[in-house]
Amino acid sequence: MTLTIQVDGMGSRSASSPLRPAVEPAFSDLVVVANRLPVKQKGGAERPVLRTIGWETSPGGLVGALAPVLSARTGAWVGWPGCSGPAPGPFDHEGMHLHPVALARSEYEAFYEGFSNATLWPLYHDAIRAPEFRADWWDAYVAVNSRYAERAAAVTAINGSVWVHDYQLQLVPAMLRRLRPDLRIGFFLHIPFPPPELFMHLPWRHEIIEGLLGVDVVGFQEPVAAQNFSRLARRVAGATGAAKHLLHGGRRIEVGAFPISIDVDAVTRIAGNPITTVRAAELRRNLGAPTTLLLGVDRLDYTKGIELRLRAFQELLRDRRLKPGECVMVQIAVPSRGEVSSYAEERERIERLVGEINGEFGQMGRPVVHYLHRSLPFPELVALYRAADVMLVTPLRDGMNLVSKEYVAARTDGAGVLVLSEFAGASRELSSALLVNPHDHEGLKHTIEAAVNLDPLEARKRMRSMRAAVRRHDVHAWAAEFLGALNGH
Ligand code: GDG
Repeated sequence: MTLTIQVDGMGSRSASSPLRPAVEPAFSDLVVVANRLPVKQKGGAERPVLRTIGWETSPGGLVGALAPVLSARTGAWVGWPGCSGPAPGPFDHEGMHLHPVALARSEYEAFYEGFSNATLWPLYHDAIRAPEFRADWWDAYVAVNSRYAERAAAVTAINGSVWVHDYQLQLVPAMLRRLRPDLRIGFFLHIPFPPPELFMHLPWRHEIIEGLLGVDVVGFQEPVAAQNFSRLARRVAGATGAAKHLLHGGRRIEVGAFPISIDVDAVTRIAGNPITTVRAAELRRNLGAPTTLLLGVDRLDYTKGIELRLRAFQELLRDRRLKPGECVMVQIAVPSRGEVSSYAEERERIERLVGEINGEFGQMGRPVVHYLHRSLPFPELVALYRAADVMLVTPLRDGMNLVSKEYVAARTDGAGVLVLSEFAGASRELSSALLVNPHDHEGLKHTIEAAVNLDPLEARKRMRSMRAAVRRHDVHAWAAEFLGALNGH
């Protein structure tokens, strides 16, 4: 087969000439396609891209799980390097071939901030905020998806496998199949897949379903999401066959749930380090040695239920069911999508509420809510997990939620109480958490109060069962299961 490689801003080249000296060999038999590359620039994302810049691996379970698989198989990763404008050429990093995809500033705004995060994200999260439907955003989504597909087509070996990730790239499977019918193509959605009643609002519903049907295997976090997809594939695209083995366009498509997990060993190692124990004790002291430390850790996102959680804490203090000083809350809100208006508004609401609660219940030098709008180094996060008596994970909707699994993995001491939303995918495996419906305000207050007062023996029993669940199925098992399904197809 003759391949033509399109290099951003450089026209076409024959596949036999190497793209860059760093990339040898030119073709990979396993290629991951994701919105972002698994690396970030050293010294901050805002630096202009120079040929000489250094890159470091981005933290996170997905990268940790896939990097070893890719480096063992001359694997490659196609993604955006994190800065708009021209992209650097392909380069190697820790045994992986990385292929940057360029995005112009205007494309970033329409494809990423617009269609991905102001149309699809709210629609797929139960329309907690109204999705915006704009044809110009859709056009950018199509154009950018086709760029990712072309790049994947250009770098994958004959009969190789491509694993496409997440809601930003749902058109890639069908586009890639048109370019390279020889490939095995898998797709995994990290966020919920909505019920047909909601999905049908999307003016481009047919195109998205057809885009996903380009796969051999499509995976979701939960069985209900897989069922939603199969129902829509029949209704919108006329697919036939069984729900888990659809038939479409003369091909068989496997549809399944592949719940993602975390690198349990990595979290356990950090949690077991004596430095972490010392730091956890120090954190508690710095917070005024409260009787109960409550913790929230989330990207600042309206799906995460941060505001409802803070309101519940405020009312428990007002009702004198919790005592200020005895109970202290830490909320880490990692900056996220601040240019999208619904995120900026959410930040304002949360910060106003934190101010209100501290104004009402704080003492000089002793706030009751400690709020940080920044990302912490991961070992510091693990020390916080170890310091926290009660972990509050109360999203209104969440594909999985890895924070809840990390908290459980970090509690090698067997202590700690997890309050977990029924609407997080993680609630299926972590059913021994104190489960809560965050929309039920009184129920949320009651569950937080119960968590603070939970009998320590009961807490340990619940934690033991959750720890066993997390250990049973880590992120390596997740990657192996998905790739096993793809290879076996
Ligand atoms: C999407 C889906 C699905 C958080 N604060 C800090 C920090 N984090 C890390 C956590 C965790 C990750 O960010 C957050 O993952 P979540 O799963 O909780 O949430 P999303 O970002 O919304 O992820 C979600 C996930 O994809 C995977 O499929 O579970 O449902 O929405 O790993 O540790 N990391 C560091 N400092 C922080 O302050 N270093």
